[in-house]
Amino acid sequence: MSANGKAVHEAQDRALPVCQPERLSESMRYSVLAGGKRVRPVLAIAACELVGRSAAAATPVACAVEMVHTMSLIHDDMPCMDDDTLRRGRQANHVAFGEYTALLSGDALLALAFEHLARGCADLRVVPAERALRAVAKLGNAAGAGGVAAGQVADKASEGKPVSLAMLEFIHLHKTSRLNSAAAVCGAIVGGGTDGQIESVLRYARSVGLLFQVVDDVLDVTRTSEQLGKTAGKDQAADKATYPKLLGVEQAQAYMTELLAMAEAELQGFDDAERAAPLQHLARFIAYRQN
Ligand code: GRG
Repeated sequence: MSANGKAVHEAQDRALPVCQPERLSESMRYSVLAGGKRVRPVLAIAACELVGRSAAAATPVACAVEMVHTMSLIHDDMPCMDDDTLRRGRQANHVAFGEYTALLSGDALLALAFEHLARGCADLRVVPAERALRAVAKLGNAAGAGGVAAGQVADKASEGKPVSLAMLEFIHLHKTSRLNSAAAVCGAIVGGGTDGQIESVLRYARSVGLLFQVVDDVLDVTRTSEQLGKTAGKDQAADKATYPKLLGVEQAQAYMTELLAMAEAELQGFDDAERAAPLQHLARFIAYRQN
């Protein structure tokens, strides 16, 4: 684990003490400390460093966004949503702790995220209160009825129905990309970025968020094609809209190239190439990953 990853993990461990009733805090700790790729904390810290402050200033943001992300995964796995039994290599929270505990554990994590962000920024003293409040508002906006929750409702409501490219984009932008963008934007806010820099980070993160999804969809097709040694891929779930289904594989790949170029163009506006390098590597890693 990287030094930043370790710092985030330890901060989350401290933020989640075992208290009464133990079952609730154990359920919260079970999912948050299970790991995951920590893409959102990486984004938050890299954006903070890009605009000038050290990683420590972004730790409360990194933890808070990861708590919101984890609660969305807990709720997403529940029987009333996707009804999945495995997550991050272990039993889904509702399987391990039961449905009502999983539901409340997600609720408690959502509340804790905002408490942790506000308290963490205040304790650090390097982040002005006005910046901390802007980050709180951005995260709330990304999680709620104009963000992740909206994307999830749109996704569930469109299951089994024909989905237009505009609706597919709406779902991904809200369900996934809004939280990734909030991580980067909040990192830039607490990092002391100018309005122009924050806007640039937002455009970078939007492109990378969509890129992540398009690559995911294309890999679903091409991975199987390679295994089969032919150009046609596996039949994707009939009720799930994807970019290759709506655009064709070649056009989806061209879209990937376009999104990567858009993300990289945003970083060129920053003078210090060394500080921009982690975000550039992240975009390329997402674009060129093979699984
Ligand atoms: C946030 C208020 C609020 C409600 C949640 C259930 C729900 C509403 C939304 C579901 C959101 C969801 C599960 C989106 C998928 C996002 C996604 C790409 C998950 C996988 O992210 P990774 O690959 O996972 O970064 P790890 O485990 O590595 O962190």
